[in-house]
Amino acid sequence: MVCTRKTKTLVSTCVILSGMTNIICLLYVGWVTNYIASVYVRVQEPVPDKKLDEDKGDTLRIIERLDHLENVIKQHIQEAPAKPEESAAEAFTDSSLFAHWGQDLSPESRRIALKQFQYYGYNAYLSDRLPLDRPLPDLRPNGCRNLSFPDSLPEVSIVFIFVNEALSVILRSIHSAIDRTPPHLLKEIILVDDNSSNEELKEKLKDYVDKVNAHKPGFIKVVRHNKQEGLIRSRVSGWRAATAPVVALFDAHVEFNVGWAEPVLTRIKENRKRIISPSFDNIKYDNFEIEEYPLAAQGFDWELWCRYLNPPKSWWKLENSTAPIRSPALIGCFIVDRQYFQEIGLLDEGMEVYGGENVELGIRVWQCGGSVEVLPCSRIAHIERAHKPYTEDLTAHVRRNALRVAEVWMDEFKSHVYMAWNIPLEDPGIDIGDISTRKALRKKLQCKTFRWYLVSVYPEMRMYSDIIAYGVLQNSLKSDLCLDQGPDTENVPIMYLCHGMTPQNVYYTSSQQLQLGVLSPTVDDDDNRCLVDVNSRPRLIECSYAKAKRMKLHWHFSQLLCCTDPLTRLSALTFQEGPIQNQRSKRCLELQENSDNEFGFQLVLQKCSGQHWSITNILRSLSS
Ligand SMILES: [Mn+2]
Repeated sequence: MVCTRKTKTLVSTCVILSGMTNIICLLYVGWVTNYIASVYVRVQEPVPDKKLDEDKGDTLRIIERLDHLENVIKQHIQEAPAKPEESAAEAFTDSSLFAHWGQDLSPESRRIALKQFQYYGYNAYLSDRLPLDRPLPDLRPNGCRNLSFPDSLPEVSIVFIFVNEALSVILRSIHSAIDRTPPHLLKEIILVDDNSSNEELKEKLKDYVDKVNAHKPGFIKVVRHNKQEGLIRSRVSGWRAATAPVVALFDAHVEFNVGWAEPVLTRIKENRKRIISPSFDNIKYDNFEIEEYPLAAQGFDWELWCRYLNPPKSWWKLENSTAPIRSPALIGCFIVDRQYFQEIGLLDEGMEVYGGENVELGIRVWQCGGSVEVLPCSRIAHIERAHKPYTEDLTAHVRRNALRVAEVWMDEFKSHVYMAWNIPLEDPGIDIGDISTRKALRKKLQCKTFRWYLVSVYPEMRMYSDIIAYGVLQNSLKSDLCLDQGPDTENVPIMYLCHGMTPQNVYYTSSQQLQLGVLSPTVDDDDNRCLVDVNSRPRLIECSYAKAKRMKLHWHFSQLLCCTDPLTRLSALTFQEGPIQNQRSKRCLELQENSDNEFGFQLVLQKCSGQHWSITNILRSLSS
């Protein structure tokens, strides 16, 4: 469960890069993620303009890096050949593990630490050397310490799920839960081992559990999967084993902070249809220091990757930093009334491995009469790994799970998920499994529409009902090249070898805008960038800005309507073609031969010469 900002599209690029090994992809994503972490600027107050500027900085720099993707990969390929064991430690001194930690270690220790880091995605070597009961800074906002809570609160079962987690990290999770939950409120701890292969998680973990249970019989329960079920079904396994009236579902790489439980149990006692997330702080994966995170709601983008959100305006107006924060979704760890969780349908167990279940739960709870909130006074520190253990083909699982959510819950907005993933709405060739029981659940619970949810619960989300075509944009003159947003520094679009990653996403709207790049998820993110004719040169400018400045951002794109279904007006055909002409300047977007250019062609605006373009997916007829 990790929700850093702005890294998700980069992760998704991994799957598409054919012929690239996962390891190289991991290195790349890990590197970008680290980069993001270092440029991430916390937003303390709702100052939209400031935030936009900061976000823009992030995004631009990320995109810049995407553009250098090929070089990065090539470099890693060249560096990849196995090096002799003894030199490995020195060879990897540039690992992000050693940027802020471990300078004094011997080469042998560095080698061991690095090996563990590569396995776990965090510094298990250091974790093994830190006390299990180490203190945490009390990061609760002012006011939390003075709150009073009812004498009688429901008991909670805490579930930790893991697969091949470092033993010391699991034990610290357990310790912090025991130390910082009032004993009369903590009924039991449930460990769900999703079929780890790691030896220390067998005998050694059992020894520890036996030792605790010798004092408190049955206090720690262990559930072991015979085969790997993934994070989603692991959480449900933990819930099934739980017996307290409230269940807390957590990763096993967390540390509970003081006073976390009382606010949560109070809110659930008041209303059992509330699903609660604590506020998260970060345990840095390299030096295990605690990094305070700003208060945030939890949402998602149109690919359904989770993300932190600025709390809603209504919350800021309260000027009470202890007040619950309304949240459109969950990032993955949450606390719920045990029976209510069953009534609303647990998690979607038809989902595989990782991702999407947290978004689905948030949408479902809201649409079906419950609510989701984040509590500022309840804080948990969580290790954001440098890379995930599930990473093999992670994105494919997230995409499949996202399509299940889209098909069951999103009504006419399901197209947004397909558009964001840049896959056709009809026959995308992805088996999402059986969704009939989830659809029946929605009917049984008489849930509201997704439009209601967007308007009432997640108004920050951008709607894209005006998009009529999307995909990559290719010119008939040279069909192995695609329109690409290019190096961002000058906002100059280019033609580049087709790779289909987000820099080549093109969206054409009914108001005849051509937008390039990632589909901006919320109003707090950068606006989309529009193709604009600036003094006869193609440029990319934020659409809202270009519109306000009355720039030349409208393009006529007439395609041959060869095969539109007369009933649905839908067409999934890919090879429809037509010129792209600016409405006001009348110039056409075309290719011009240029031997100086890397691929022999340059993108220009010129007098129309009859060149044709095609876009991959048509949602509605372009002539309508
Ligand atoms: Mn996690």
